[in-house]
Amino acid sequence: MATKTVYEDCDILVVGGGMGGTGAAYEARYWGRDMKIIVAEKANIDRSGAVAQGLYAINCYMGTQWGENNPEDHVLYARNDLMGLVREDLAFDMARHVDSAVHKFEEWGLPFMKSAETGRYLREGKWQIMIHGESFKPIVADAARKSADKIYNRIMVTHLLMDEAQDNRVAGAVGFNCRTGDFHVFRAKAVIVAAGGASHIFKPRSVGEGMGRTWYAPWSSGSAYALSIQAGAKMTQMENRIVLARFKDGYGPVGAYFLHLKTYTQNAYGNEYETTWYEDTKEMVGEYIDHHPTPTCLRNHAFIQEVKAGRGPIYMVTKEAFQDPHLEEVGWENFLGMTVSQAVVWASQDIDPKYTNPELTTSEPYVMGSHATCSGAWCSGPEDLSPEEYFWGYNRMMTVDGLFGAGDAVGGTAHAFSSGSFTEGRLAAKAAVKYVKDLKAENINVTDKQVSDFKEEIYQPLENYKVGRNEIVSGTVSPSYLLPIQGLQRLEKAMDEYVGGTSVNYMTNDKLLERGIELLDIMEEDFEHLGAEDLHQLMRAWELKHRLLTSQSVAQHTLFREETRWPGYYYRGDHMKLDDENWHCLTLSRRDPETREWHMEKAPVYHIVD
Ligand code: SFD
Ligand code: AMP
Repeated sequence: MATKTVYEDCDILVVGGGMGGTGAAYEARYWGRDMKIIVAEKANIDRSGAVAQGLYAINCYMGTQWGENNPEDHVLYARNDLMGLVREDLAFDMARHVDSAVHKFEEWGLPFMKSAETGRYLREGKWQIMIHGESFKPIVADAARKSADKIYNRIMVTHLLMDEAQDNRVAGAVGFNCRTGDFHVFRAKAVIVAAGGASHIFKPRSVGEGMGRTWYAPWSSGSAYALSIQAGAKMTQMENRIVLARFKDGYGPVGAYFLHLKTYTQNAYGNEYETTWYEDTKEMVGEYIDHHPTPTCLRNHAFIQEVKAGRGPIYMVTKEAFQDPHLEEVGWENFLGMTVSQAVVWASQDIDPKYTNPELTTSEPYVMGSHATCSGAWCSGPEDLSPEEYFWGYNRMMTVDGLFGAGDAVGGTAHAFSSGSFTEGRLAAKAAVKYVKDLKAENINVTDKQVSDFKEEIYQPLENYKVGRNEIVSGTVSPSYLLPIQGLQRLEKAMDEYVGGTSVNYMTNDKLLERGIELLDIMEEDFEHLGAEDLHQLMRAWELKHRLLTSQSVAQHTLFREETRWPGYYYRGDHMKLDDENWHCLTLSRRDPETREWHMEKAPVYHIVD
């Protein structure tokens, strides 16, 4: 088709302008005064990514200036919550820099709540501080806009370009403008992937008219993983999908309620239930159940077991806290500034938490690298901290030369959240600038053929539709193409039933996974026949392909790890116990870009903090 091609040559390309991407753009300018810095973003950075609606808390702040916490404490916290397995070098590195990012947010105009007694940031919990964060995203976007040479909004990046002069070196990225249809070619000396996590790879609890409602942003399409995997980058801990306890139907987060409002849970009959499952959990995971705070997955486990035992629903007891008018206000504002739909669900279902305890639920699994979970790319750590196996020259560089990651894209750094993801963007950008300055990206060669092959591939779904639409047999059913929504539902169903989604109570086993992987492989063939009727559907088609690749990675990792490491996130029915003897390790995968074969291996966990 006749499509305009727009070329942009730059030093640093940031893919995705969310928390990690805006941090990267900001820091790249600081270190790379003369460099050309470009951001390519699928939506509009003012309201893109997981923070689009705003946030009510910054979940990762040490408060070292006031002696509240040290980075070491945060490493221990993340290690504990992830059942022993995080990249402690990356975690420490993020924690030692995160406070300075938070101070920047305040300088840029983000309103923070302050304690009337101490004047310090108001704590929600040990790590969380409270903000009036409805405009959090436009504020960080502004910093990125002032730093980058150019922000390209509405560009869905579909593939990374690879250098043809040197093996395993990135050379930029390609994508298309979701509004104009233009084809965009970014040739770059270094690329920072910060394209967020993945929702909608497992069937959501919300279906039909409510399908778009999920906890993690519905537009988080796994691009960070797919782009990296396609380029041959190694991934880690992709089995560590996360399930969240959330308010029912609106998926409103619970942190502010548990930590600040001091609300608590009970079963349908008004009883505390976590201790009921203590012995059962101990049998599965040993002494991890005695750790404080109780790891997120184990809190989920008790919830899931209690509901399975027939004593659901689980309620959040809000009636007591909401008698205090201040706490009542905080309770509502928490959603109005972050997850409006929860307030709307309550209003529409006659639930006033002052008089009715609202129900909680456990979400479908998501893939991310920044909450109580750490899936993502296997990246180098910083030179002063990382053991040999974790260090190959540049902080946050993946196993592909010149390719860096931040936020959800990076594996091993749990509990980074918004502030930690922004911080990781800064760290990645500093290293990427150094990579360019060290002349590591000299003589990059991208042939016209590589570019034109991608162009043909990217627009194929439009062609499929144009050619096949005359054969429509009924409604939207066509014998020759598949619509993105149909493909998405097929993917979500397979992931749900075979890889441990909600309808099977997060249970899977080797046989289910093997069959699931076969079905995903069939989808890979079928998705060559996706049909897109317009540019929006073309974006949907590529989001789906990225979700599929992310799903394949999750399934392969889940099959590889023969234990139930995180009960409450998922269960391997054939290996129902945590097995520290064989699996106190990180898992790694690499998909060969040529053969599409997956290669799995183990990597050691180094505990660098005592
Ligand atoms: O409590 C492409 N998060 C919270 N963090 C906090 O600090 N406090 C909270 O209160 C938080 N809560 C919360 C959170 C998230 C959500 C959805 C809710 C509540 C309802 C988590 C953070 O938001 C999260 O950790 C970070 O945002 C992760 O940062 P990053 O950069 O990894 O992802 P992003 O911000 O979503 O940005 C991704 C960007 O990439 C774009 N993109 N661009 C080009 N091409 C493609 N193919 C692309 N694919 C994606 C996206 O548009 C986006 O801009 S609480 O519940 O946890
Ligand atoms: P959430 O709102 O569930 O995403 O959680 C926000 C923050 O609060 C994260 O740092 C969570 O780890 C923490 N958190 C949520 N619930 C609890 C809990 N019951 N106990 C301790 N920490 C929690």
